[in-house]
Amino acid sequence: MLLCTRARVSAACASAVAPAAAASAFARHAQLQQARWAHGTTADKRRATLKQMIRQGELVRAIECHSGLTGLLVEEVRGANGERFNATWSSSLTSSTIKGKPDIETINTSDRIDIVQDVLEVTTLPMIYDGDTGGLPELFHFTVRSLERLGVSACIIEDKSGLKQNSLFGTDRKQQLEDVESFCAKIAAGKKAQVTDDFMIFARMESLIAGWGQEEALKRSRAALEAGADGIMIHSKEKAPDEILEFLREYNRFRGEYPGRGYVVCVPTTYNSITEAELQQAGANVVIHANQLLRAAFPAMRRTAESILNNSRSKEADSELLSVKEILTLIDDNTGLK
Ligand code: SPV
Ligand code: MG
Repeated sequence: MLLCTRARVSAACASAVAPAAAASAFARHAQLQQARWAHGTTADKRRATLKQMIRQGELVRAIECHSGLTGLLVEEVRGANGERFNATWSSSLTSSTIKGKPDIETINTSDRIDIVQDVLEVTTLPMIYDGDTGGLPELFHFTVRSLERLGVSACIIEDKSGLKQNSLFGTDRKQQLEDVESFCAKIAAGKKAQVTDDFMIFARMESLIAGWGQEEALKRSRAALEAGADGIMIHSKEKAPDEILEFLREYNRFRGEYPGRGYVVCVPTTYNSITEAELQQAGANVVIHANQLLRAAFPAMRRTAESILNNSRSKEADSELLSVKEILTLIDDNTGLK
């Protein structure tokens, strides 16, 4: 077995990367890992953070995490001016895709929660969980209890029924909406199940996705808030943000009737010309980048696999890869005890 820890990196490993780049990568990983060990968190602390941020008027910038590795990356990554993500999204699409399965609720809650735990274990950021349709109210009760116990901050369930299809198919696939009363009963069951004030349940409106229009989306949003939802998620698969902005203009007229609730989540996957600040200006409290990390990884893996096939060796792929030294030290074995 190759044992090549930070202290024992072989000369061969070291020569595979430019020394200056390697040194700065080292320093950066070490610094960020130190910060992680220094902060830590508890389920109670983490769970409460999401509502606190929203109440303080801070925009929640969430990005999907589907593994411990993506969790680590999201916790640590910074923009050029220190910008950071402040929440993670446990996506049904990416949790299914990494298992080679379609996004049709085929991954059961226990398996989804295993992925959640992997992310929670290496992050301190609050998490929002994609609860798909939530299943039957009796089952949703247990999902809420499990998520809340682990320190997840919010669950979003969508008003679809039958075989769930990913929203981004739009009407290319049959999108069945659940009747409002049944959906609201599920929201109410979830709110009854939670044991802290910190946990939140968002009602995801699929009317625009299914082609049922603005009126229906607004009517359903109000019904969900009446049933106790902490907020709504409004989804669209249009390229332009217009229908989302139109929805928000109307929604903003009545959300004030639900003080301390009525929050809005947006997922600008297709309408991504709009910025986070513009969405916030229009009324969004949470913006979720729902699948970009996995979509980035797959083409890179495919390119590398093809390059190895085409060249009968991996040398040509090297320039696109993390060095051996970096992959060995990316996950530091320093538990803070040494
Ligand atoms: C997900 O990330 O699984 C979502 C968002 O539900 S979407 O894929 O846009 O429906
Ligand atoms: Mg989903």
